[in-house]
Amino acid sequence: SVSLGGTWNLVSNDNFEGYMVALGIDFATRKIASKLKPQKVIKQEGDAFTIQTFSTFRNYECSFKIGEEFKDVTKGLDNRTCQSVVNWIDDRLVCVQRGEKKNRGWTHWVEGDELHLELTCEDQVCKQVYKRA
Ligand code: RET
Repeated sequence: SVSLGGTWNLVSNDNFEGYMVALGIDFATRKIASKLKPQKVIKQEGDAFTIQTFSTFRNYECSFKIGEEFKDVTKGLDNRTCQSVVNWIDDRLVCVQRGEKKNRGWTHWVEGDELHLELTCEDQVCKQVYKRA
């Protein structure tokens, strides 16, 4: 399978607004965030991942090991704490974020030369596509 590792630039961002509303992110932050073109840097060493999201407004970082539950503080997003776990399901990196919000999580996968990311919260799904920098 293809590596998720590397640097990726956002090229499309479907229903980010709905996802942010579901997370309870305030209007002013949503207006700024919706105009961003974040860059993702994904580092993998065996089962250990670090995923960094960089933007001109705010950055976000998450580190985890496959199959190991971790305390996921969504600092700079909605600032909630989730009990999260990431697993490979086929060639997709799937995270379940257990916490205050129902049906929360994300899935990363590579399709051709694109990185796909689906973000879910409650009944909202945001679909992002990235291309290698
Ligand atoms: C930004 C800007 C501030 C407001 C929001 C943001 C959203 C970031 C997201 C990051 C997802 C990261 C994942 C990492 C996996 O390890 C761009 C920081 C709402 C949704 C899935």
